Amino acid sequence: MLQKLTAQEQAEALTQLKDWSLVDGREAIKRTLIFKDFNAAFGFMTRVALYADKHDHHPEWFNVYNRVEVTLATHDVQGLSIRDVKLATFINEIYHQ
Ligand code: HBI
Repeated sequence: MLQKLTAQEQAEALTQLKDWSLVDGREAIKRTLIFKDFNAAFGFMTRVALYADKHDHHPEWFNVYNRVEVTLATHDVQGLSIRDVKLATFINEIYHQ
């Protein structure tokens, strides 16, 4: 059964994830990523999209040219779950590749 992260688990996750922050007034995390151009940004989004569909866990995101703003939350638990931590970790890993 998918569990909602406790406040303590959220704090630990944010420490571990570094460049992510809590969304004001919502149990969700966000990060803005900048790429050299749209091609690189969209290539990143494609990789995340394939991960998301494979893991049945999808980001909320906005893209304009070389900028991608990502927000992660688990709708099924109305908060954050381990799936958001895993997706954020994946995003951190491929962002620097
Ligand atoms: N993605 N972020 C996020 N949160 C969910 O609860 C979720 C999802 N993708 C698919 C999904 N849930 C399915 O399990 C259905 O609940 C829609």
